[in-house]
Amino acid sequence: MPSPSRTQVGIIGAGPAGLLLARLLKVHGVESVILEARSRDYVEGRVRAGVLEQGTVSLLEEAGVADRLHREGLIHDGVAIGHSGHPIRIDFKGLTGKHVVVYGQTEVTRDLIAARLAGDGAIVWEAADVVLHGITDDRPRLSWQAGGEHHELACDFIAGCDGFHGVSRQSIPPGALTTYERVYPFGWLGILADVPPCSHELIYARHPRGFALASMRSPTRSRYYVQCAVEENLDAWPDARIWEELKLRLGPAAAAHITTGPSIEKSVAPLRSFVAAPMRHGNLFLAGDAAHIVPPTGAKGLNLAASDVHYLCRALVAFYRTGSRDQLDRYSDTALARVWKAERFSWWMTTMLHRLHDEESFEAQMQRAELDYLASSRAAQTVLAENYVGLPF
Ligand code: RFL
Ligand code: PHB
Repeated sequence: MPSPSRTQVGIIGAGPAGLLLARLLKVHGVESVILEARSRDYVEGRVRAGVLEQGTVSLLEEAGVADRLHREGLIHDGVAIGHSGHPIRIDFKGLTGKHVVVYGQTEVTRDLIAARLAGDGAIVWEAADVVLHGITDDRPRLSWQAGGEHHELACDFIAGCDGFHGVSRQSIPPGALTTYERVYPFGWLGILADVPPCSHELIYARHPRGFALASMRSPTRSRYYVQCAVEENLDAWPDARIWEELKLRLGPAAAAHITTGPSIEKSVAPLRSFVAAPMRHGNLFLAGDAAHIVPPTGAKGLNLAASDVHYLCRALVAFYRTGSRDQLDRYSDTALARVWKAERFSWWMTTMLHRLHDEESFEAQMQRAELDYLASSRAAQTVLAENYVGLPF
Protein backbone atom coordinates (compact mmCIF):
# COMPACT_ATOMS: atom_id res chain seq x y z
CA MET A 1 0.00 0.00 0.00
CA PRO A 2 1.57 3.39 -0.95
CA SER A 3 1.94 5.64 2.10
CA PRO A 4 -0.22 8.80 2.06
CA SER A 5 1.49 12.16 1.64
CA ARG A 6 -0.64 13.93 4.26
CA THR A 7 -2.15 12.97 7.63
CA GLN A 8 -3.28 14.59 10.86
CA VAL A 9 -0.72 13.04 13.24
CA GLY A 10 2.62 11.66 12.05
CA ILE A 11 3.78 9.05 14.58
CA ILE A 12 7.42 7.95 14.77
CA GLY A 13 7.87 4.46 16.27
CA ALA A 14 5.70 1.32 16.36
CA GLY A 15 6.43 0.40 19.98
CA PRO A 16 3.57 0.30 22.50
CA ALA A 17 3.38 4.13 22.70
CA GLY A 18 3.09 4.74 18.94
CA LEU A 19 0.77 1.80 18.28
CA LEU A 20 -1.57 2.59 21.17
CA LEU A 21 -1.70 6.28 20.24
CA ALA A 22 -2.57 5.45 16.63
CA ARG A 23 -5.31 3.07 17.72
CA LEU A 24 -6.88 5.43 20.27
CA LEU A 25 -6.78 8.31 17.78
CA LYS A 26 -8.53 6.12 15.22
CA VAL A 27 -11.27 5.21 17.71
CA HIS A 28 -11.86 8.96 18.16
CA GLY A 29 -11.78 9.72 14.42
CA VAL A 30 -8.27 11.17 14.09
CA GLU A 31 -6.03 9.86 11.26
CA SER A 32 -2.34 9.02 11.65
CA VAL A 33 0.58 7.35 9.88
CA ILE A 34 3.22 5.35 11.79
CA LEU A 35 6.85 5.27 10.61
CA GLU A 36 8.89 2.42 12.11
CA ALA A 37 12.63 1.91 11.57
CA ARG A 38 12.54 -1.88 12.07
CA SER A 39 10.70 -4.75 10.39
CA ARG A 40 7.40 -6.14 11.67
CA ASP A 41 9.11 -9.44 12.63
CA TYR A 42 11.70 -7.61 14.70
CA VAL A 43 9.13 -5.46 16.51
CA GLU A 44 6.89 -8.46 17.24
CA GLY A 45 9.80 -10.57 18.48
CA ARG A 46 11.22 -8.23 21.16
CA VAL A 47 10.88 -9.52 24.73
CA ARG A 48 10.35 -6.71 27.22
CA ALA A 49 7.91 -5.81 30.00
CA GLY A 50 5.28 -8.10 31.46
CA VAL A 51 3.06 -6.33 34.02
CA LEU A 52 0.07 -4.13 33.12
CA GLU A 53 -1.62 -1.72 35.50
CA GLN A 54 -5.43 -1.67 35.47
CA GLY A 55 -5.30 1.80 33.90
CA THR A 56 -3.28 0.39 31.00
CA VAL A 57 -5.77 -2.46 30.62
CA SER A 58 -8.62 0.11 30.50
CA LEU A 59 -6.84 1.99 27.70
CA LEU A 60 -6.38 -1.25 25.74
CA GLU A 61 -10.11 -1.87 26.20
CA GLU A 62 -10.89 1.64 24.93
CA ALA A 63 -8.64 0.87 21.97
CA GLY A 64 -10.66 -2.30 21.29
CA VAL A 65 -7.67 -4.65 21.62
CA ALA A 66 -8.28 -6.34 24.98
CA ASP A 67 -10.09 -9.58 24.01
CA ARG A 68 -7.02 -11.84 24.03
CA LEU A 69 -5.65 -9.98 27.04
CA HIS A 70 -8.83 -10.85 28.97
CA ARG A 71 -8.63 -14.49 27.86
CA GLU A 72 -4.92 -15.07 28.45
CA GLY A 73 -3.75 -12.38 30.93
CA LEU A 74 -3.07 -13.53 34.49
CA ILE A 75 -4.64 -11.45 37.27
CA HIS A 76 -2.23 -10.92 40.17
CA ASP A 77 -3.65 -9.71 43.49
CA GLY A 78 -0.26 -9.35 45.16
CA VAL A 79 3.49 -9.72 44.97
CA ALA A 80 6.23 -11.11 47.24
CA ILE A 81 9.30 -9.17 48.31
CA GLY A 82 12.02 -11.64 49.35
CA HIS A 83 14.10 -10.54 52.32
CA SER A 84 16.48 -12.70 54.37
CA GLY A 85 14.68 -15.81 53.21
CA HIS A 86 11.29 -14.52 54.52
CA PRO A 87 9.06 -13.22 51.73
CA ILE A 88 6.88 -10.22 52.59
CA ARG A 89 3.56 -10.55 50.75
CA ILE A 90 2.11 -7.27 49.54
CA ASP A 91 -1.65 -7.76 49.23
CA PHE A 92 -2.63 -5.37 46.42
CA LYS A 93 -6.28 -6.32 46.56
CA GLY A 94 -6.64 -5.99 50.33
CA LEU A 95 -4.62 -2.77 50.51
CA THR A 96 -5.87 -0.95 47.40
CA GLY A 97 -8.79 -2.95 45.96
CA LYS A 98 -6.82 -3.26 42.71
CA HIS A 99 -4.74 -5.87 40.88
CA VAL A 100 -2.24 -6.00 38.01
CA VAL A 101 -2.39 -8.19 34.91
CA VAL A 102 0.57 -10.23 33.69
CA TYR A 103 0.49 -10.13 29.88
CA GLY A 104 3.69 -9.65 27.87
CA GLN A 105 4.53 -6.46 26.02
CA THR A 106 5.19 -8.71 23.02
CA GLU A 107 1.53 -9.78 23.07
CA VAL A 108 0.27 -6.20 23.55
CA THR A 109 2.35 -5.17 20.53
CA ARG A 110 1.06 -8.04 18.38
CA ASP A 111 -2.57 -7.26 19.28
CA LEU A 112 -2.12 -3.56 18.45
CA ILE A 113 -0.39 -4.28 15.12
CA ALA A 114 -3.12 -6.76 14.12
CA ALA A 115 -5.85 -4.19 14.93
CA ARG A 116 -4.01 -1.43 13.09
CA LEU A 117 -3.56 -3.49 9.94
CA ALA A 118 -7.13 -4.85 10.04
CA GLY A 119 -8.41 -1.26 10.16
CA ASP A 120 -6.43 -0.18 7.07
CA GLY A 121 -4.19 2.05 9.17
CA ALA A 122 -0.78 2.70 7.70
CA ILE A 123 2.42 1.42 9.28
CA VAL A 124 5.53 2.07 7.21
CA TRP A 125 8.04 -0.64 8.23
CA GLU A 126 11.79 -0.21 7.78
CA ALA A 127 11.56 3.56 7.34
CA ALA A 128 15.21 4.66 7.31
CA ASP A 129 16.68 8.10 8.03
CA VAL A 130 13.48 9.64 9.40
CA VAL A 131 13.90 13.44 9.59
CA LEU A 132 11.56 15.90 11.33
CA HIS A 133 11.03 19.24 9.55
CA GLY A 134 9.27 22.44 10.60
CA ILE A 135 8.61 21.38 14.20
CA THR A 136 8.17 24.96 15.34
CA ASP A 137 6.24 26.34 12.36
CA ASP A 138 2.70 25.33 11.48
CA ARG A 139 3.65 22.95 8.67
CA PRO A 140 5.49 20.01 10.23
CA ARG A 141 6.74 17.35 7.83
CA LEU A 142 8.43 13.99 8.05
CA SER A 143 10.77 12.58 5.45
CA TRP A 144 12.32 9.11 5.21
CA GLN A 145 13.85 6.56 2.88
CA ALA A 146 12.19 3.23 2.11
CA GLY A 147 12.48 0.79 -0.78
CA GLY A 148 15.28 2.92 -2.27
CA GLU A 149 13.00 5.99 -2.49
CA HIS A 150 12.60 9.28 -0.68
CA HIS A 151 9.19 9.84 0.97
CA GLU A 152 7.52 12.83 2.60
CA LEU A 153 4.49 13.20 4.86
CA ALA A 154 2.87 16.51 5.80
CA CYS A 155 1.02 16.52 9.12
CA ASP A 156 -0.50 18.81 11.76
CA PHE A 157 1.43 17.28 14.65
CA ILE A 158 4.32 14.86 15.16
CA ALA A 159 4.24 12.30 17.98
CA GLY A 160 7.76 11.18 18.93
CA CYS A 161 7.19 7.62 20.16
CA ASP A 162 10.56 6.27 19.02
CA GLY A 163 12.07 5.18 22.30
CA PHE A 164 15.20 6.27 24.12
CA HIS A 165 17.52 6.06 21.09
CA GLY A 166 15.08 7.58 18.61
CA VAL A 167 15.44 10.66 16.44
CA SER A 168 12.58 12.73 17.92
CA ARG A 169 14.14 13.89 21.17
CA GLN A 170 17.43 14.47 19.33
CA SER A 171 15.61 16.83 16.94
CA ILE A 172 14.89 19.28 19.76
CA PRO A 173 17.61 21.92 20.19
CA PRO A 174 19.62 20.96 23.31
CA GLY A 175 19.00 24.38 24.88
CA ALA A 176 15.24 23.74 24.83
CA LEU A 177 15.43 20.54 26.92
CA THR A 178 16.55 19.81 30.46
CA THR A 179 17.57 16.21 31.09
CA TYR A 180 17.85 14.39 34.41
CA GLU A 181 19.68 11.09 34.56
CA ARG A 182 20.95 8.35 36.84
CA VAL A 183 22.81 5.38 35.36
CA TYR A 184 22.97 2.41 37.74
CA PRO A 185 26.24 0.45 37.96
CA PHE A 186 24.58 -2.92 37.28
CA GLY A 187 22.27 -4.60 34.78
CA TRP A 188 19.63 -7.33 34.63
CA LEU A 189 20.30 -10.63 32.95
CA GLY A 190 16.93 -11.97 31.82
CA ILE A 191 15.93 -15.42 30.61
CA LEU A 192 12.73 -16.77 29.17
CA ALA A 193 12.06 -20.52 29.48
CA ASP A 194 9.15 -22.82 28.72
CA VAL A 195 8.81 -24.09 32.28
CA PRO A 196 6.03 -23.45 34.83
CA PRO A 197 6.65 -20.43 37.12
CA CYS A 198 7.98 -21.21 40.63
CA SER A 199 5.24 -19.16 42.29
CA HIS A 200 1.77 -17.95 41.29
CA GLU A 201 2.87 -14.36 42.06
CA LEU A 202 6.03 -12.40 41.20
CA ILE A 203 8.93 -12.52 43.68
CA TYR A 204 11.36 -9.58 43.93
CA ALA A 205 14.30 -10.64 46.13
CA ARG A 206 17.09 -8.76 47.83
CA HIS A 207 20.05 -11.07 48.49
CA PRO A 208 23.72 -10.53 49.45
CA ARG A 209 24.65 -12.04 46.05
CA GLY A 210 22.45 -9.51 44.25
CA PHE A 211 18.82 -8.93 43.24
CA ALA A 212 16.65 -11.59 41.58
CA LEU A 213 13.14 -11.54 40.13
CA ALA A 214 10.83 -14.45 39.36
CA SER A 215 8.20 -13.47 36.81
CA MET A 216 6.17 -15.23 34.14
CA ARG A 217 4.36 -14.89 30.84
CA SER A 218 1.86 -17.75 31.20
CA PRO A 219 1.29 -20.87 33.34
CA THR A 220 3.90 -22.63 31.16
CA ARG A 221 6.39 -19.84 30.41
CA SER A 222 8.66 -18.22 33.02
CA ARG A 223 10.67 -15.02 32.94
CA TYR A 224 13.52 -14.68 35.45
CA TYR A 225 16.12 -11.97 36.06
CA VAL A 226 19.34 -11.74 38.09
CA GLN A 227 21.34 -8.60 38.84
CA CYS A 228 24.61 -8.71 36.87
CA ALA A 229 27.44 -6.44 35.73
CA VAL A 230 26.58 -3.80 33.09
CA GLU A 231 29.14 -5.17 30.64
CA GLU A 232 28.22 -8.79 31.31
CA ASN A 233 29.50 -11.46 28.94
CA LEU A 234 26.60 -13.81 28.20
CA ASP A 235 29.06 -16.68 27.61
CA ALA A 236 29.87 -16.50 31.32
CA TRP A 237 26.22 -17.30 32.07
CA PRO A 238 25.28 -20.74 30.77
CA ASP A 239 21.72 -21.69 31.75
CA ALA A 240 22.91 -23.95 34.60
CA ARG A 241 24.67 -21.02 36.30
CA ILE A 242 21.57 -18.82 36.03
CA TRP A 243 19.32 -21.49 37.56
CA GLU A 244 21.80 -22.02 40.43
CA GLU A 245 22.00 -18.30 41.08
CA LEU A 246 18.21 -17.95 41.01
CA LYS A 247 17.78 -20.75 43.54
CA LEU A 248 20.25 -19.09 45.91
CA ARG A 249 18.89 -15.59 45.56
CA LEU A 250 15.15 -16.37 45.59
CA GLY A 251 15.56 -18.50 48.74
CA PRO A 252 14.77 -22.12 49.64
CA ALA A 253 10.95 -21.88 49.51
CA ALA A 254 10.98 -20.64 45.90
CA ALA A 255 13.97 -22.82 44.96
CA ALA A 256 11.99 -25.93 45.91
CA HIS A 257 9.47 -25.04 43.19
CA ILE A 258 11.82 -23.89 40.43
CA THR A 259 11.56 -26.04 37.31
CA THR A 260 14.68 -25.61 35.18
CA GLY A 261 14.85 -25.91 31.42
CA PRO A 262 16.66 -24.49 28.38
CA SER A 263 16.41 -20.73 27.93
CA ILE A 264 14.65 -19.58 24.74
CA GLU A 265 15.87 -15.99 25.15
CA LYS A 266 18.70 -14.50 27.16
CA SER A 267 19.76 -10.85 27.26
CA VAL A 268 21.26 -8.14 29.46
CA ALA A 269 19.43 -4.83 30.01
CA PRO A 270 21.12 -1.76 31.50
CA LEU A 271 19.30 0.15 34.27
CA ARG A 272 18.76 3.87 33.96
CA SER A 273 16.51 6.64 35.28
CA PHE A 274 16.07 9.47 32.76
CA VAL A 275 13.65 12.35 32.18
CA ALA A 276 13.69 14.97 29.42
CA ALA A 277 11.57 18.06 30.06
CA PRO A 278 9.45 19.50 28.60
CA MET A 279 7.89 16.66 26.61
CA ARG A 280 6.88 19.05 23.83
CA HIS A 281 8.67 21.33 21.40
CA GLY A 282 6.42 23.25 19.02
CA ASN A 283 4.25 20.69 17.25
CA LEU A 284 6.39 17.73 18.35
CA PHE A 285 5.09 15.78 21.36
CA LEU A 286 7.25 13.10 23.01
CA ALA A 287 5.64 10.03 24.61
CA GLY A 288 7.00 6.93 26.35
CA ASP A 289 10.70 6.00 26.39
CA ALA A 290 11.46 8.86 23.96
CA ALA A 291 10.97 11.19 26.94
CA HIS A 292 11.79 9.06 29.98
CA ILE A 293 13.30 5.79 31.16
CA VAL A 294 12.77 3.98 34.45
CA PRO A 295 14.74 1.02 35.77
CA PRO A 296 12.48 -2.06 35.40
CA THR A 297 12.23 -2.75 39.17
CA GLY A 298 8.62 -1.63 39.45
CA ALA A 299 7.36 -2.60 35.99
CA LYS A 300 6.54 1.00 35.14
CA GLY A 301 8.12 1.59 31.66
CA LEU A 302 5.29 0.30 29.50
CA ASN A 303 2.61 1.64 31.84
CA LEU A 304 4.09 5.15 31.71
CA ALA A 305 4.11 5.01 27.92
CA ALA A 306 0.38 4.19 28.14
CA SER A 307 -0.46 7.09 30.47
CA ASP A 308 1.46 9.58 28.28
CA VAL A 309 -0.52 8.34 25.29
CA HIS A 310 -3.79 8.76 27.19
CA TYR A 311 -3.02 12.44 27.92
CA LEU A 312 -1.74 13.11 24.39
CA CYS A 313 -4.67 11.42 22.68
CA ARG A 314 -7.16 13.34 24.83
CA ALA A 315 -5.43 16.64 23.97
CA LEU A 316 -5.30 15.92 20.22
CA VAL A 317 -8.93 14.81 20.10
CA ALA A 318 -9.99 17.97 22.00
CA PHE A 319 -8.07 20.05 19.45
CA TYR A 320 -9.77 18.40 16.46
CA ARG A 321 -13.22 18.66 18.10
CA THR A 322 -13.05 22.21 19.43
CA GLY A 323 -9.95 23.89 17.97
CA SER A 324 -8.72 24.49 21.54
CA ARG A 325 -5.01 24.01 22.20
CA ASP A 326 -5.37 24.21 26.00
CA GLN A 327 -4.82 20.52 26.66
CA LEU A 328 -1.96 20.36 24.16
CA ASP A 329 -0.34 23.27 26.01
CA ARG A 330 -0.76 21.41 29.32
CA TYR A 331 0.34 18.00 27.97
CA SER A 332 3.94 18.13 29.16
CA ASP A 333 3.13 19.31 32.70
CA THR A 334 0.28 16.80 33.05
CA ALA A 335 2.34 13.85 31.82
CA LEU A 336 5.48 14.81 33.78
CA ALA A 337 3.59 15.02 37.08
CA ARG A 338 2.81 11.29 36.77
CA VAL A 339 6.19 10.43 35.24
CA TRP A 340 8.12 11.85 38.19
CA LYS A 341 6.10 9.82 40.70
CA ALA A 342 6.83 6.63 38.76
CA GLU A 343 10.50 7.65 38.53
CA ARG A 344 10.57 8.02 42.30
CA PHE A 345 8.95 4.62 42.88
CA SER A 346 11.20 2.79 40.40
CA TRP A 347 14.33 4.43 41.85
CA TRP A 348 13.22 3.54 45.40
CA MET A 349 12.49 -0.13 44.55
CA THR A 350 15.82 -0.36 42.70
CA THR A 351 17.78 1.20 45.56
CA MET A 352 16.12 -1.00 48.18
CA LEU A 353 16.66 -4.31 46.42
CA HIS A 354 19.99 -4.27 44.53
CA ARG A 355 23.44 -5.07 45.83
CA LEU A 356 25.61 -2.00 45.46
CA HIS A 357 27.69 -1.95 48.60
CA ASP A 358 29.29 -4.36 51.00
CA GLU A 359 26.83 -6.19 53.27
CA GLU A 360 28.49 -4.49 56.28
CA SER A 361 28.07 -0.98 54.86
CA PHE A 362 25.68 1.71 56.09
CA GLU A 363 23.76 1.50 52.78
CA ALA A 364 23.14 -2.24 53.18
CA GLN A 365 21.94 -1.62 56.72
CA MET A 366 19.51 0.98 55.36
CA GLN A 367 18.17 -1.55 52.84
CA ARG A 368 17.56 -4.12 55.58
CA ALA A 369 15.90 -1.51 57.80
CA GLU A 370 13.67 -0.46 54.91
CA LEU A 371 12.63 -4.06 54.33
CA ASP A 372 12.11 -4.74 58.05
CA TYR A 373 9.86 -1.69 58.17
CA LEU A 374 7.97 -2.88 55.10
CA ALA A 375 7.47 -6.27 56.74
CA SER A 376 6.02 -4.72 59.91
CA SER A 377 3.98 -1.77 58.67
CA ARG A 378 0.65 -1.90 56.87
CA ALA A 379 1.15 1.78 55.98
CA ALA A 380 4.48 1.00 54.25
CA GLN A 381 2.89 -1.93 52.41
CA THR A 382 0.06 0.33 51.25
CA VAL A 383 2.57 2.82 49.83
CA LEU A 384 4.24 0.06 47.82
CA ALA A 385 0.92 -1.44 46.71
CA GLU A 386 -0.69 1.80 45.51
CA ASN A 387 2.37 2.70 43.46
CA TYR A 388 2.79 -0.80 42.03
CA VAL A 389 -0.84 -1.12 40.89
CA GLY A 390 -0.48 2.34 39.34
CA LEU A 391 -1.34 5.87 40.42
CA PRO A 392 -4.50 7.26 38.79
CA PHE A 393 -4.25 8.93 35.36
P1 RFL B 1 9.87 1.39 22.40
O1 RFL B 1 9.20 0.12 22.80
O2 RFL B 1 11.34 1.46 22.54
O3 RFL B 1 9.45 1.66 20.89
C1 RFL B 1 10.07 2.65 20.12
C2 RFL B 1 9.95 2.26 18.67
O4 RFL B 1 10.53 3.29 17.85
C3 RFL B 1 11.34 2.68 16.85
N1 RFL B 1 12.34 3.67 16.43
C4 RFL B 1 12.26 4.38 15.28
N2 RFL B 1 11.35 4.39 14.31
C5 RFL B 1 11.55 5.23 13.25
N3 RFL B 1 12.64 6.05 13.16
C6 RFL B 1 13.58 6.08 14.12
N4 RFL B 1 14.63 6.89 14.03
C7 RFL B 1 13.41 5.22 15.24
N5 RFL B 1 14.13 4.98 16.37
C8 RFL B 1 13.46 4.05 17.07
C9 RFL B 1 11.92 1.46 17.53
O5 RFL B 1 12.36 0.47 16.59
C10 RFL B 1 10.72 0.99 18.34
O6 RFL B 1 9.91 0.10 17.62
O7 RFL B 1 9.26 2.64 23.20
P2 RFL B 1 7.76 2.93 23.75
O8 RFL B 1 6.75 2.67 22.69
O9 RFL B 1 7.85 4.24 24.39
O10 RFL B 1 7.50 1.81 24.85
C11 RFL B 1 8.20 1.81 26.05
C12 RFL B 1 8.43 0.37 26.52
O11 RFL B 1 8.86 -0.42 25.44
C13 RFL B 1 9.49 0.38 27.61
O12 RFL B 1 9.21 1.36 28.59
C14 RFL B 1 9.61 -0.96 28.34
O13 RFL B 1 9.72 -2.06 27.50
C15 RFL B 1 10.87 -0.84 29.19
N6 RFL B 1 11.37 -2.14 29.54
C16 RFL B 1 10.73 -2.78 30.52
N7 RFL B 1 9.71 -2.17 31.16
C17 RFL B 1 9.05 -2.80 32.12
O14 RFL B 1 8.09 -2.24 32.67
N8 RFL B 1 9.45 -4.09 32.50
C18 RFL B 1 10.48 -4.74 31.85
O15 RFL B 1 10.79 -5.86 32.15
C19 RFL B 1 11.16 -4.08 30.84
N9 RFL B 1 12.18 -4.69 30.20
C20 RFL B 1 12.45 -2.72 28.85
C21 RFL B 1 12.83 -4.02 29.19
C22 RFL B 1 13.15 -2.03 27.84
C23 RFL B 1 14.24 -2.62 27.18
N10 RFL B 1 14.94 -1.83 26.19
C24 RFL B 1 14.43 -0.54 25.77
C25 RFL B 1 16.20 -2.09 25.68
C26 RFL B 1 13.89 -4.64 28.53
C27 RFL B 1 14.60 -3.95 27.51
C28 RFL B 1 15.70 -4.71 26.83
C1 PHB C 1 8.81 -9.14 33.45
O1 PHB C 1 8.00 -10.07 33.61
O2 PHB C 1 9.52 -9.04 32.43
C2 PHB C 1 8.96 -8.13 34.52
C3 PHB C 1 8.09 -8.13 35.59
C4 PHB C 1 8.24 -7.18 36.59
C5 PHB C 1 9.25 -6.25 36.51
C6 PHB C 1 10.10 -6.24 35.44
C7 PHB C 1 9.97 -7.19 34.43
O3 PHB C 1 9.39 -5.35 37.51
